[in-house]
Amino acid sequence: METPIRSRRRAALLALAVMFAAAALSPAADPSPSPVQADNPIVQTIYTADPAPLVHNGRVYIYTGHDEDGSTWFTMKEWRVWSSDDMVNWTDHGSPLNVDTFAWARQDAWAGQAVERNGKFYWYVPVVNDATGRMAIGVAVADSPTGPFRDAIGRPLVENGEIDPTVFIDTDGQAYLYWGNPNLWYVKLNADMVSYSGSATRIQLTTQGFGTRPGGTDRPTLYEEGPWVYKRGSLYYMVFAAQCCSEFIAYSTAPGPTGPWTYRGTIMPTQGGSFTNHAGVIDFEGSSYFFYHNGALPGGGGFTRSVAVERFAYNGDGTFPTINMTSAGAPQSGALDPFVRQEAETIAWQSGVETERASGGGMNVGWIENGDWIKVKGVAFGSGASSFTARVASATAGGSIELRLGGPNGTRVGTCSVPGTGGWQTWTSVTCPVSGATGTQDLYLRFTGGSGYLFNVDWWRWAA
Ligand code: FUB
Repeated sequence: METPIRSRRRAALLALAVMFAAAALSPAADPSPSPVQADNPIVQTIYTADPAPLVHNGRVYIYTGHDEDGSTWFTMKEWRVWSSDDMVNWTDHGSPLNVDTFAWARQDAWAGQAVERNGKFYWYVPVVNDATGRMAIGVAVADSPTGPFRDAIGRPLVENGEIDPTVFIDTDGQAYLYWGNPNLWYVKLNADMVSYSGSATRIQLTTQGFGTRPGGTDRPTLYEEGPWVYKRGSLYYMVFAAQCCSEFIAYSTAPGPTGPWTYRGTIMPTQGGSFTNHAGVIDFEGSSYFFYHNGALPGGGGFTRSVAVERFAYNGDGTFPTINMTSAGAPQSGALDPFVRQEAETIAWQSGVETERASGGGMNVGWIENGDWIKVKGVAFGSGASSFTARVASATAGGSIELRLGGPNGTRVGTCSVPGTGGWQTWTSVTCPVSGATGTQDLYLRFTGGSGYLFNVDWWRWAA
């Protein structure tokens, strides 16, 4: 059964869907991009959407949705997690939460947010309740930011057919859950984060609070969906997707978590080839970052989106600058240490590879073919390295890992041969000598060999 919100969105998006379907249906459904020197979108192995960043213990975790290849609707079955400590090299943690995690849910792994409280991680997501056919908000819990997540209560936390939960814990410890499209709601969460007090309150969508929608009659304000609430100093911010469709990102501010809200204008104008956008804002290591999605990858569009990030600075009065989408992305914060184990699925940019669950836990890089490569940005070799070790597996004849600097065809500082190991998850370590890798450089792992899939890589490490 089609829920009111799905029906409303379907009608509103029909014309745009036709326009964007051409891109979404193009044969280039594999998101692997051609070799370019860019760092946005930050994930190129799959299509990702609806970023929700979380800072924890010196890392940024991003909780996203996953647009299926070739989608012509918001066909989303699972959520994904990625993390970074430098904002450019992102580690793939796979999918620790999907629709089936909620036994009562049917479909639509749409936009959510995870927060940490007292050492537990709570992930609030919208999903269709099988019993009612309506969108409901579920909550999953885990002991680690990368899961595994389990359904915290075995039923919807709240249900009124609306979507896009965001959670904010105020400095006094009171937590709030906000969500909604076409309305905007909040409830006060209890300290357990999986129950609430009172009933859902509808925030009055006034034009003073949320701007004036041009030509808007049934929806007079700009508020559309995707709220993101946080506090900076004594000011409360509500960032949201405005004006369907195409959406742009706007914001309002208030002196308290429940308002009264004052509309402050546009943050990110409509751009980027996706008719939705969805924002998340954090501070990390002294800078501010704005996450969003667009249709920038090959085959990308309104239903095949990709998460990207920009660094920004608030204006002196606390207002946002205009933030435009770029292919360069945020600058690197720090450098990557090659002398400790690095997961192969820690990637700034790549060409041709994919990831999967590794037998020993975590993820590995796979589907490697001749000429594919991975870029790891800003690798601090210092005064030099003597050898490179990688954990590899191959059900075929293997191949080679060429270690290059500055580009996929840049200076080669070593080559490691990878043998057949008898299976794609039959792991062995290979080590090869290297020379000429000094200072801080972009490292390219370039994979070569015969035809077909060559080998998998789980992790790598350099030795001084
Ligand atoms: O990804 C599905 C829906 O599209 C999200 O819930 C909305 O915020 C929009 O991005």
